[in-house]
Amino acid sequence: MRFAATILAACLVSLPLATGALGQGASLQDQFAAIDSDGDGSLTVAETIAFQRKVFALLDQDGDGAFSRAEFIEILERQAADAGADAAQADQRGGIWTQRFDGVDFDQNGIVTTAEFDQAHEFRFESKDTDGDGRLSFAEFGAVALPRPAE
Ligand SMILES: [Ca+2]
Ligand SMILES: [Ca+2]
Ligand SMILES: [Ca+2]
Repeated sequence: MRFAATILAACLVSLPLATGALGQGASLQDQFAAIDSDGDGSLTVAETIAFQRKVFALLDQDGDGAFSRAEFIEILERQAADAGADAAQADQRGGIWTQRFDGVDFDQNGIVTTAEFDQAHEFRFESKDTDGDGRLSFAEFGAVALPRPAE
């Protein structure tokens, strides 16, 4: 389950979904290390996309290169339940996840494709790379999980 916990946490960062109970299972350091495949202490866009493709594969369970909003919410809710999240807050989580999903579903057809997923992570990478050096330091990476987009 460790990989799943890391993946869930990565979803929290990458799509970023929610905080609190769902953040259990993988620290920010764990997530950073999981993405930093060459271990040099910074993340390139290639490392980020390579990692997010693994996340995509978990979300796209039938392997057709896309996942729907319903699939997305179902998978995250299952992982949240496995992680011991409060079932009474499932609706609230679902609402947050729907918003996050819609933020990645650029053409708003209820389905996220590989292209949309990659594009979302490229945008996100660029927005996190505050010094513009093409790499995410741990500080830049960590800063991402906190800000809330205007809603
Ligand atoms: Ca690296
Ligand atoms: Ca699919
Ligand atoms: Ca940077």
